[in-house]
Amino acid sequence: MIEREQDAPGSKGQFSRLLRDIAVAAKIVDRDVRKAGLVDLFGETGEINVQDEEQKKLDLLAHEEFVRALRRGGEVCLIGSEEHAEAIPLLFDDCQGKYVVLFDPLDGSSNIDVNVSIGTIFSIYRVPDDHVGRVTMESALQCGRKQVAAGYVVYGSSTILVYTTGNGVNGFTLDPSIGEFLLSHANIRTPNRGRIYSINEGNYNSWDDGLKRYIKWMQQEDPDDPDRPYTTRYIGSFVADFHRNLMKGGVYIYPSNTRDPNGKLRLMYEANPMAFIVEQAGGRAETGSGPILDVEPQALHDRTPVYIGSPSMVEDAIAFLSGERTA
Ligand code: P6P
Repeated sequence: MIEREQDAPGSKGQFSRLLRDIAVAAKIVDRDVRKAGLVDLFGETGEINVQDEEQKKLDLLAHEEFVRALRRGGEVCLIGSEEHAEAIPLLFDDCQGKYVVLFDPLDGSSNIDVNVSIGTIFSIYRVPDDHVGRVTMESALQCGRKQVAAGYVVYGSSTILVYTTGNGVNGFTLDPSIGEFLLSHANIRTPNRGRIYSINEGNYNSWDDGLKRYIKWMQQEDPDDPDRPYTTRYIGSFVADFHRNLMKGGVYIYPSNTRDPNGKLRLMYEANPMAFIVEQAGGRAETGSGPILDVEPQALHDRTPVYIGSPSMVEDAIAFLSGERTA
């Protein structure tokens, strides 16, 4: 990682140290995830988190591991986590940290107890110049275009860390025999089109009519289009669905619906980091009414509709949503 990482300008190695701190936390979470069934880490804590969801034991453990690693590393002044209502100021007397880190410590945690892939998603911003020395919750509310880095870890058949600093996307696979992330996927580029779409079809009746027409179009045979019908793959873990689609081509959709008018996924620590990554890999990420990275956040736990993945497939979705296309 260090070899590949040209430090952010003027960071005097702080940026690489921050990435190292995140990688250390990821290794610890990987260890906990892999032994969860053996040391009573399955199940719930009995608490309801800020998302009004049952908090899993591993959710809390992952949150604590990342907070501990970032606090100890000293490069960060503010942390935002899915598992914590407010941003967590790491304000020492004179915080020297230059960065804000927002993260979903364990995405897809409903899959933990049934051994389906889960993941961590993180987003890194600089502390705005005029907030240095007096960081507040507002310092976390920056639009996605201002991210200096973003990444995710998939705890799957192997553990892979994928991130961007704005110079392309690289993937590192954890070699447990030496406890290091090794470069395994250099300069990831997502296919312009794939045959996979990821969406919870159980919400069909609450979808926009344009979206219904898009999904129906993907499901139709067409002698002039050998790609169709497409294939649906949806495992209830955004990180895993996103990673598969990034590598193979595909589109992941979590639309607004009657139950979730702004969609379900969180803007600051799920949609924005993945949008930064997918754009850096040649893909596209939209809310349905504009690029995700252009959304101005109002609060740490804002939600947004998500159409993300292969650029031609996201373009198709937007054309159907707008009514520009009906078939
Ligand atoms: P549903 C997990 O809670 C998550 O945020 C994503 O990882 C996943 O894609 C989605 O929600 C699943 O939500 O409503 O389809 O069960």
